[in-house]
Amino acid sequence: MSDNTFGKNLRFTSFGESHGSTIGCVLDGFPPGMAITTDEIKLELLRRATGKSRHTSQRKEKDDVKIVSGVFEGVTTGHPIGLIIENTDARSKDYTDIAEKIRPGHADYSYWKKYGVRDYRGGGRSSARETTMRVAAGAMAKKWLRLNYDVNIVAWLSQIGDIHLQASDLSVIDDNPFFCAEPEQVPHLEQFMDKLRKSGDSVGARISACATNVPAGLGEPVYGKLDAEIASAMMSINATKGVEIGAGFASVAQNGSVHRDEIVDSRFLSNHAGGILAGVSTGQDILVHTAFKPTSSLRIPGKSMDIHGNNVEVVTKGRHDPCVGIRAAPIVEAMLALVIMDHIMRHSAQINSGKTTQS
Ligand code: EPS
Repeated sequence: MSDNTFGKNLRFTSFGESHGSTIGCVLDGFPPGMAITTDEIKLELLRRATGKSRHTSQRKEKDDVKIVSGVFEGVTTGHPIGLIIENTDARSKDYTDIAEKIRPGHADYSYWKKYGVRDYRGGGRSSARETTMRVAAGAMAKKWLRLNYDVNIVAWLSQIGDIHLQASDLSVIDDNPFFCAEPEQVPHLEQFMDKLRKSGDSVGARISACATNVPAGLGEPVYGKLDAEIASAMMSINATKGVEIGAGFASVAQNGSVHRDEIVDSRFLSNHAGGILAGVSTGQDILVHTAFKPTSSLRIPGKSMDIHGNNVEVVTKGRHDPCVGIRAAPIVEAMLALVIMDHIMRHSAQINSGKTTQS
């Protein structure tokens, strides 16, 4: 059974492909009464867009989002919110040479095995183009969380290749093309990416995210744990290969006496848990790290097969990201916002929803 929807009380569904006429989403369950404009959504879309620097795909999409339902006189109505964006700069002819060839490491192989149909135009449904809709819906969730709970969500580049980056100043992430929070490293990143692009190769990246002021008590044990649903949301983003919450895999090497977050005067002394204990938020910052693999559409020839089973060499033309992770921070923020908002709505639907008390 196909599945293009996530969320329970706030349900997000997307449709569309990289080279189709339009991509869009429906956000159902959004509470009524919040003011929203296309300009506000566009600000977030611009943060994610291709073609902003020489370090990303040079496809230039306007990403002019239209609100087609669920907003009347600038305010959400409580009805399904429909958002669409027209694709205006797809160049399907770039893919003619690989119409029957499978890019190694790409959804080309698994989608073809699954569906038996090959949409060779760009990444088709598997393309990062789909993430525009997550970011558009996430812009609304981020605003709602900020207005109602003062929740702030920020994501930044914490590693690219073997370059580790500190979160020394989160206020500068939108001032450079990498969402880098360590400004002194930006010239180094520019050089690194220039060299990589010239080589025709690609590289992976790690995006870290923090959500502050998240209320304690979110998460639905035992199959709707907050960390499980955050991990699921992050793993649904294109090219993700791993998610860590708090100390994540480093917990393996920690002793319990170190890992536990001790409490003094009702305050936690550390945050190895990443703000979530037993799948339920503690009120501490939620900390999430997501690994993005190196992009598989490369100019460097690679051994593969065609759809007839012949051995072939594959070279990908077109306008590709040498590191898809460097524009993933807004997508991670959007997914985190949508999951947290859904969980606030789910929590309030159960807890204190009736008048019964213990007696
Ligand atoms: C992508 C390939 C490139 C990127 C695209 C993601 O596009 P095309 O399908 O035309 O080759 O430019 O990203 C976007 C257009 C976007 O807005 O994110 C891919 O294969 O994932």
